[in-house]
Amino acid sequence: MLDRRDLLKGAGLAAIAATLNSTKALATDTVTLPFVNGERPLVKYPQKRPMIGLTSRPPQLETPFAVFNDGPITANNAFFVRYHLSDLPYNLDPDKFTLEVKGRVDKPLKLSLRDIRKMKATEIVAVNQCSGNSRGFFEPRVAGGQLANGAMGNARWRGVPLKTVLAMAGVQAGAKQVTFNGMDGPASDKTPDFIKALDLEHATDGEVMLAYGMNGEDLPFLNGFPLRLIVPGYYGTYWVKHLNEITVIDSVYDGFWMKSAYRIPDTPNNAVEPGTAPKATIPINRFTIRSFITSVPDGAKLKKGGITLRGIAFDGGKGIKEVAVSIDGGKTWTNAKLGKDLGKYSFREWQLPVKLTTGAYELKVRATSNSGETQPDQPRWNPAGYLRNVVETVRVTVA
Ligand SMILES: Nc1nc2c(c(=O)[nH]1)N[C@H]1C(S)=C(S)[C@@H](COP(=O)(O)O)O[C@H]1N2
Ligand SMILES: [Mo]
Repeated sequence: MLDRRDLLKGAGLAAIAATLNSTKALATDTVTLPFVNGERPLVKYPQKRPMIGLTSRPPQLETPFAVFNDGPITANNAFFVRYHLSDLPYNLDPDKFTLEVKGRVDKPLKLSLRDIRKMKATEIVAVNQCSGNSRGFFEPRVAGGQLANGAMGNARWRGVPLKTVLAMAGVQAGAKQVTFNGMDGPASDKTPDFIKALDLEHATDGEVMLAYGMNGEDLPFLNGFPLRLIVPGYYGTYWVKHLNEITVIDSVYDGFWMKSAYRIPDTPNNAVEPGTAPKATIPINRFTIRSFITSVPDGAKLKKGGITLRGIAFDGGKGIKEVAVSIDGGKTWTNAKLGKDLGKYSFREWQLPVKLTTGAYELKVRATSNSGETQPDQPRWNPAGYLRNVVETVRVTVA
């Protein structure tokens, strides 16, 4: 278990850190995402394959969408990267790393990585998705990172339940929330540090996890090495990376990243009339249900005949009950066959054989969860560009 970490600590991490710290990523090519100003460099960072570059300080990388057709698990070297603050902990020493647990606890803790790895491990397959995934498709357009559909990924996370660590520390009566801080910081004092909070009940549900492993390896540096929070079914903003400080508090945390940022309208479907501002907001929380066709890109030219359409679906944790596919622009729908169930927080694969004759097709896919949640035909709108889950359309021509 420790060899890879030792490897990282030796030549590995130092080299990765040096490269990340000193050089700009190598641009290998460009791609054009299907919206205004969608041209992006393809950039190659340490531990990553060429990725769609959104910003370089800090590095923000989107997964090329074709990767999602490789299977339900997203490879570590293709997993998206999102940061707010540009002072990343490039020089961290995993042997000196400690996780502090403090605040309203009987026994404040300082745990080393070794301490955490010695505890009984659990695993969960769960999707991590940025709140702003697909923001570039919003109309009217909204401010923020103009992402296509690649700010999501699905991995098998390994670590320890947060509940266990909080129990070791002994949460005191009157505690309300738990806050999470990572080792990255703002490059200037004007930007508030990135700190997120969960209600105590959520933090101790046994599913929220402190993870050091991802798909059988250590976390890649850019995905939070050596330790990150996993909040199954919740948007990525809560999945704090390089996590080294957990504080139990007896109030509702009101720092910038909870009180002002990452808020959604407090309305039905958390939507407002396009172009308008919500009267009241709440913190973003669980994923909306989504599904994608991964086997055929938009604009593809196909040969007539039989073809199997494939894709993925996921939701905020009820699990996928059904995926329906339309090849006639939404007039008629056929249920697809679901793939292996890797857990209610995972991508669920689907497939459907169809027959195509010469002409133009609008392919659509729509998922329904075990609680009956499904996807709308028309996009819902909010000013931050969150929660997109309209039924997606792939247009192809067949000859
Ligand atoms: N320390 C730290 N953790 C963080 C962030 C950050 O800026 N700093 N960004 C969050 C956001 S908004 C997202 S979407 C996820 C992205 O996780 P990833 O970069 O591993 O894909 O990390 C979260 N954790
Ligand atoms: Mo995010």
